[in-house]
Amino acid sequence: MDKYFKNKYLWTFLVFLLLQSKGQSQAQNIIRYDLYVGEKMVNFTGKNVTAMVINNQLPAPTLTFTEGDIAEIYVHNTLREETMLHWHGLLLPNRYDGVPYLTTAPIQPGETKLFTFALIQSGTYWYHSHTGMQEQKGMYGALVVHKKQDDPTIRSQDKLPEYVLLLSDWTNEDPKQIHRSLHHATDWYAIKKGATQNYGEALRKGHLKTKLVNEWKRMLAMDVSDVYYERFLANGQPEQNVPQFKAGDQVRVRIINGSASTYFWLEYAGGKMTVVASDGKDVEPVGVDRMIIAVAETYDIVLNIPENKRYELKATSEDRTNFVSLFLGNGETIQQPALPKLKYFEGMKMMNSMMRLDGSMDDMGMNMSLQQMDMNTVMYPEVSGYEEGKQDSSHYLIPDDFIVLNYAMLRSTTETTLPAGPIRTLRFELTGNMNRYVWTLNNRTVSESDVIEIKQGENIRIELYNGSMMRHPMHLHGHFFRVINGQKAYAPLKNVIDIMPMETNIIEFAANDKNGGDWFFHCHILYHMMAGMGRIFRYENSPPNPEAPDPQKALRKVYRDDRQFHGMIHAGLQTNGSEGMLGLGNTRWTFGMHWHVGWRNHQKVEVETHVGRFIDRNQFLIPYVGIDFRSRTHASEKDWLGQSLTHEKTRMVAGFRYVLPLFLELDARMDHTGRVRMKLSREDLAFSNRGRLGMSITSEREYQLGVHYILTKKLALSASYHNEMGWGAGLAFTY
Ligand SMILES: [Cu+2]
Repeated sequence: MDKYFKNKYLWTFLVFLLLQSKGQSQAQNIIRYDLYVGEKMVNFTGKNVTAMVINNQLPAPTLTFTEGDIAEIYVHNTLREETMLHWHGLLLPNRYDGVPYLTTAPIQPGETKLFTFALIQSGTYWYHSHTGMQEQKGMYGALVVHKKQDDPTIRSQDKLPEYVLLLSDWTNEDPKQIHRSLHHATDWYAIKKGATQNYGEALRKGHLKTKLVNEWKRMLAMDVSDVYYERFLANGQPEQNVPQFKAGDQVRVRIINGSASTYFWLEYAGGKMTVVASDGKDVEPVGVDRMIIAVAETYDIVLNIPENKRYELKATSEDRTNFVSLFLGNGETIQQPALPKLKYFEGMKMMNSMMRLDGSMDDMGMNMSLQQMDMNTVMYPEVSGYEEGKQDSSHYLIPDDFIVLNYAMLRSTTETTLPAGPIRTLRFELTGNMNRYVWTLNNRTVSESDVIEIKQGENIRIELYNGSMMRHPMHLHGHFFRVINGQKAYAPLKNVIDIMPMETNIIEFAANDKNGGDWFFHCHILYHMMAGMGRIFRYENSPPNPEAPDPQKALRKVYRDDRQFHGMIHAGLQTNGSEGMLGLGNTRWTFGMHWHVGWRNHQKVEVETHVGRFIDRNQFLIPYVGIDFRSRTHASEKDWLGQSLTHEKTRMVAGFRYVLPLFLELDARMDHTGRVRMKLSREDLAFSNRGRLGMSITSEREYQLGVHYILTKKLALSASYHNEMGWGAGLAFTY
């Protein structure tokens, strides 16, 4: 008996060993992850807010693989809404790419979906929700694929100790509300940042002319980012500490910018940062003093620990409102000086010189590209000098031999020349307008344009010109593109390219995905993507995608995002009357109901309901039709155009509104009896950070002058004088 058991044990053990060694001799290991998408209460600012998290973590857990592994990722949706994860930068079958509806059926509440694919690459990547605004609520995590030990491309930098640093932006506000507010040109975020660039400030700083020229050219205040964030996060915290490093150590930091809309400047207190990879792909090491990481980019950098001290790697948001830090080493803290506040009026002056009156920009023959010329340096005090009496306590000024990374400096470690094939060239202008928050390619949103059919074996070259006033990080799914940057056969491979205003960049990629399918190409600023800034590349004759059985229906679902209407309410209640409007708008259309009721000195009821469509690319001109109701006792018989003032109360009208220089709005309409009414107005003239002036005058002998003081995003104090209704004061509510 004893012997039998012993033998049985022995045999089991031998079989076990055999199986084990069989498992090891197989080239591919199956790596399983279970990701539970859910909600969690977080508190970054003293206020409890619900975040969207994975496995109860913000950021989501780091997924690590080795090239050649098979990923088996089970995504369990415990939310009450659908979700979808995109594996950013990974080359995988289209059905697992994770663009909801387009490539992958969304994961419904309570459902689990398996993503399984082979890792056929190495490098630093990430994953994030591609559903609605979920990414901004915390749904992002790092994904690292290590090289195999026998990989011939292994370098000394691959053997260093490493640290994964995921940067992100956090707001307590519901991102859907942020998106809606941006579409209604809120200036609340500029107020929070102290970046309204108002007339009072312009006067104080001797920039009144700059401000006037700026408004004459109908440009909104200078800004480098749209949203105000309460916090920036490094792996989910304002600060990270990695004390175990000693003098002489080197560490490879894999940096991922998982922000919804924030670029970060990186600087290191321990000397140069050596860039060794970008978007997962190796580049020849290049040492820099400063670098920007665009939304959705990844960079691998090597940092030295010169002494037994604690060195700061500082990531400052591009708008310089705040920063996060990674401290490496232990001992005396060596801080990286803070970046001083931007000189907005200097930026405004520069933009003034380049903006034409028609709203297009003139680069004055500079042929800008590849981040080599940062026009914004005029706003950086540490580069262009501090304003009088504004020198920061740190007196930080950059030295002469200071190196800032740009794309021309990235050189691939291997040849990247595309395989021979027919070349097709596409050109996209990055277009948009800040006032109505419309973001497009060639002035068309995703839903307003056709999918772009590409052929297997074709090489696609894309010329990108940024004609807008913001930078855009354009991301291509499922492919790496070469950035044509002067490095010829060694042009770097990337999947995100940041394009600064007025830059022209050329990228090219081989349409060689064997499974074909639909691949999204879009701006990775979440709010720009949701506004429609992208295109869909579709391989001709792709096999059917089981995740998207009805491609037409799938497209309609995708198009919903940028066809969405955004509502707003502005309601004022004063001692002399009430004025306000209800509005609903999308990319091109706007519906509005405006009321003005007076109850003192003079009876007046005015309700105008209009529907209009913006027709020019700057959206300065909007023809409209509608119904006006107007009841008023008149002091005079004729209006200023000589027309009788006594007429029908209800009238059909057709007219247009046009934004004139200095943001004066001309509103001209004719009613069904042929009477013409003109109105000239200027709203929201910022004279201080929170103070706004407004005025209007109509051909019907009415004029009004008002002032309001913004208390919160939703509430303002108001006071006004109307020539018939007299003085009044009260409150104004904005939603
Ligand atoms: Cu963008």
